[in-house]
Amino acid sequence: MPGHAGVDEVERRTLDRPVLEARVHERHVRVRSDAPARVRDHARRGVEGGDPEPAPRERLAIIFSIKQTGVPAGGVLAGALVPSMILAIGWQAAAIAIGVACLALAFAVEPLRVRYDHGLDRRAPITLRSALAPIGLVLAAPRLREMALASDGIRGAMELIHGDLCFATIYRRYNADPLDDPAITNPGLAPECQFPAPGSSFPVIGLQAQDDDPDGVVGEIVFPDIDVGGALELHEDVAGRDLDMNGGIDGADHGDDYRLLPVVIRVQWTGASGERSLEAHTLVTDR
Ligand SMILES: [Ca+2]
Ligand SMILES: [Ca+2]
Repeated sequence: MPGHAGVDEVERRTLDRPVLEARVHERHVRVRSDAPARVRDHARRGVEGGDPEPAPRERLAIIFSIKQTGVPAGGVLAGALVPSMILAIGWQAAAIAIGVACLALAFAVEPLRVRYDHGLDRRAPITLRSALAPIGLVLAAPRLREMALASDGIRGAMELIHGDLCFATIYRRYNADPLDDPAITNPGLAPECQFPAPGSSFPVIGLQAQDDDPDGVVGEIVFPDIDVGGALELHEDVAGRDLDMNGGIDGADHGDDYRLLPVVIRVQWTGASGERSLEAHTLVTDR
């Protein structure tokens, strides 16, 4: 509301900072009189009982930093421990051990949670129903459901490509040319590489292809290649980057000597609201 903003500007110039902060805080916790009783009660306790936030304001930054560091730190810890655990006790026992460790940690921090969560609404239920509510929302809204299916399809294709053990033949295995697929019984290939090439198309169950889709399959893996006389060639000048990492970008075919492989994974479908598409870009490198 423009007029209201003008009043705020006057207040900022005339009020000292603590008073201004108090007014801003009061505005944030103000709720409509017809709001549910639980919401009104929570807001009232925020005003009368002090800060409704779960963490002291002066420690918000450090607490947020610790929380954000926890995710990559957990990945580092898992990377350091899980391979040794699998070798020592097998993957099934390792998975159970990790689950038990997570449960033990949850119980261990429970006394601390009660101590620090005093500002939260204790009547907000933690139930299976509340946990599944977001899934119900996605299933009930066609656009969200389609986007979730497309995202999952892209994630699956991305994991397939990044998990391929034969880096040198990824391009030929997942491009749109069936004639250049690495032979299954090629003795020059490692045993783990001798299986059929998946090709460039992949289905996504639940999504309908667009009417003009060339192969009627919604998922597509795209490389920076061009058709030269009926055969596909992987080109640096199409990719705009140095795929073989020799210091320059040229117009030669790099289907056999790339060290970087840019990949676009695209899903195009006809949804409840018409034609839609979603795509993700990734870069595969030799490990
Ligand atoms: Ca191929
Ligand atoms: Ca180059």
